[in-house]
Amino acid sequence: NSATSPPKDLSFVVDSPNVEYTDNEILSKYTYRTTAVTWDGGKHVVTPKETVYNFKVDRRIPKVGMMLVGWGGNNGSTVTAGIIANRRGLAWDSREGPRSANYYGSVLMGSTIKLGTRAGSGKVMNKTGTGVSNKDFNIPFHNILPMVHPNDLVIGGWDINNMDLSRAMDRAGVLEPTLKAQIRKEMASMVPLPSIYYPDFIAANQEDRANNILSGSTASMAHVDQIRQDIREFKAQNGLDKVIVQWTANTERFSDIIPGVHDTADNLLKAIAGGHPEVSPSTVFAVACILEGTPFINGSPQNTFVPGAIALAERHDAFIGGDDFKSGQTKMKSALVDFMINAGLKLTSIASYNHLGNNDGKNLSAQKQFRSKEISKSNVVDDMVEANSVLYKEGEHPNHTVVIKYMPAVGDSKRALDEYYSEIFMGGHQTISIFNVCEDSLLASPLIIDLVLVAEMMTRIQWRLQTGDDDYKGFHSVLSILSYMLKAPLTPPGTPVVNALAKQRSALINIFRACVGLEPESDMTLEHKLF
Ligand code: NAI
Ligand code: DG6
Repeated sequence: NSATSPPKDLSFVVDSPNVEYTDNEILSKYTYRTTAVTWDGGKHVVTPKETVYNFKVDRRIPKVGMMLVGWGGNNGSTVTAGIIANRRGLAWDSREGPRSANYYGSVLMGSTIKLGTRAGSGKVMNKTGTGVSNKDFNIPFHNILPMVHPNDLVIGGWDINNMDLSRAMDRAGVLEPTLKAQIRKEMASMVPLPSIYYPDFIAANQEDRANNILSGSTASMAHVDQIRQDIREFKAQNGLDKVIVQWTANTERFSDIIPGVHDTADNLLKAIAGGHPEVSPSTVFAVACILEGTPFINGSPQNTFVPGAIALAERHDAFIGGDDFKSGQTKMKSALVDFMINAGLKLTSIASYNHLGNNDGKNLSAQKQFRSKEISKSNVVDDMVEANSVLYKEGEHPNHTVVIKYMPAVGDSKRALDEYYSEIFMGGHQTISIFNVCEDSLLASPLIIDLVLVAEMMTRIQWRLQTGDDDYKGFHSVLSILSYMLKAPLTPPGTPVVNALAKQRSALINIFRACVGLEPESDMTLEHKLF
């Protein structure tokens, strides 16, 4: 146990009979406490329930590759440059003074979590100056489990455009020249692999980028096989233990879901083999990754994970996650609306305007691609509204509109304007307006990192019920634990979507805590109230 074999790779040990450390694993017993509500015909009956799980975490940190689809885009080039700069500990001059590499915006690398209260030391005086109370002890989020460090990720990927990453970062126009000069040589050596391009799925205005493509303009098994081979070669060339693939390519239009094509795993495979024109490039990438046992995350809003793709992932126990990075406006929305509705304020409308001038904005200026984004940006308040039957009648919903305009002059510096209009006490109104400006790719890049790190961690966590003889197994193929980073979280079929940002963060923290046998983070702080 922890007393006899202190782990050297961990920042703390848990001293509990429920936790055991072996050379390669952390084994924990965790009691999951929930509350069941039933209707007995006359009243609701509420029953506390307990389920005891065993978790097993592989402590060995693997060498991981991150392959990005759309590597040469603004996000792809920015996240690559950011990781190189961090790895090399770079500093550079900006017109506002010196700057140095950091991972701000990554929940894993930039935020802390409360591990517990510091017993016996770190005491602080309470307000009256008479008593004493124990201080919270916080650790970097990244240290809760033995996770991969982003500096160690090996980066590669595909793009339909052949620009090397040095020229791609110039095209993106996001980073300071003084930083780019220091990483130019390394970035120039990185060239995206040719990708698949089915023109009908992205805006026609993207056609001039498509100079690095595999032959064939509809889905095929040859494309699936080529992507699988690319992953294998990347793995072998870099001596990697595993690869995580992420779609950060252009937003596609939604696929029409056709019975016999997209509905089952076998039909989807047949449709790809038969070259069906309604199978999107992102779905072909997802299928290739699933067959290869490589986790695949969709950072764009389109319906990549058609029912057949989800079924295929379940069949192969492969991890998938999506959809659409949640960076600025929507992250704010999923925190603010949670606050308003939980404060008892009746939110009646949200008007969200965006304008941006990068290639993403250009692609989204086409109606079908905009529609994909409109859907993922619009559904983010549903669970919070539905949960409050005091404010909203069944079926009642705030008005919600989303507008996106392409404005080349502002480049990657996206402007997002939101107005929240609520009904307050005694028929009054409250209007909150938000104006959010920043480089979109500098917000999205840390999310790309978090998604890779969490998805990788999930490949090393297994569980079983304490009772029974079942073997350890992985979490469900659909990694809803990634929801914090995503606008329209994909959840296992038939399970609810949680959009509220605080709940998404709690789920992430508390699942990781359970893996080391710790109770969920509690804000009761009875130790500061009962003395
Ligand atoms: P971008 O347009 O700069 O980059 C996309 C890249 O994908 C381009 O280099 C393009 O050539 C490439 N591409 C298109 N189709 C491809 C295919 N089939 N295979 C391989 N490469 C392909 O866009 P950006 O700004 O990097 O955004 C990427 C995606 O992430 C977009 O869908 C965007 O909506 C989404 N997103 C971006 C956020 C942000 O804050 N930047 C936040 C949320 C989502
Ligand atoms: C226009 O809004 C462009 C989009 O790609 C967004 O910038 C992106 O999806 C981020 O959206 P949000 O709502 O998370 O800031």
